[in-house]
Amino acid sequence: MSYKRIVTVQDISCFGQCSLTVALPIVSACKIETCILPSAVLSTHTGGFSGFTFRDLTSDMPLIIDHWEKEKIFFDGIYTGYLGSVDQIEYVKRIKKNLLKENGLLFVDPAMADNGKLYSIFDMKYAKEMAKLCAEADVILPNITEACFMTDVEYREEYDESYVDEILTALTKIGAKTIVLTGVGYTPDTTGVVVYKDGVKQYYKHRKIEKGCHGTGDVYSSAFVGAYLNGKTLIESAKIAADYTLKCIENTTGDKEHWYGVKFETALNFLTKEIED
Ligand code: PXL
Repeated sequence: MSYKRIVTVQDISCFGQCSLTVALPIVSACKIETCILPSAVLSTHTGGFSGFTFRDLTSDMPLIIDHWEKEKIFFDGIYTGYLGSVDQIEYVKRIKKNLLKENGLLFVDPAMADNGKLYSIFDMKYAKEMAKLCAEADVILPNITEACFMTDVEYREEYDESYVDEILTALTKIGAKTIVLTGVGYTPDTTGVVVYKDGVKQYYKHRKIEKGCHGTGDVYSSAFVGAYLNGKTLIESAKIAADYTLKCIENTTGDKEHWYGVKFETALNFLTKEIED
């Protein structure tokens, strides 16, 4: 595999094992040059902490992109996660237009909601703009909640395969191409991921350990991007990312003080081995 360079656009939560502090080490461990464009700096993530600081970096973004354009710095991939504002979505589109190489790929994790609710800083306007970014992406990685907010499909806790088909159809209608739908479980003790491309649906089911572990969406997407850019197929990448995320959760759940994230570092060797196999 040739050496690849991506840029990942998401926030820096200084404490809390999510977004850039997860994406940078995981994608780098997959032997991919990982440049960053921070969307905001927070003292912690917003899930479970109060009083966190939030410095919006929206106004720095066009200056950074200007400089990269002047320096002719191009990317094989763009991977976006938690963004701080609607304007930032526009800047991602600009990077795609001006700095993504021909045949480069845009991966969008719409990181904005979980368990039926939007994260605290987002509203419906943001969700609709995110849907437009997903229409421009090569691969999107929403969970069921995010997919519902982007498509107006009603969110349900319990569902069957026809509900998932409804979501996939609705995502396709808004322009999504390759869909990696996470957190899809048909029984109480299992969860899994549905991948969908060109009308073909595949499902990888695995054990569910604990509901709502923080940062696992970011761990999953980062591992997926790493595997996919190493030439793994869609379903192989989905499976590798799921197995890796599960190991990270397993390595964390015994430690009740570690509620804010998962110990993703402890399973990096598993991830890199899976990618090399
Ligand atoms: O893991 C998603 C995420 C990323 N960044 C920030 C967050 C969250 C989830 O709560 O608060 C700042």
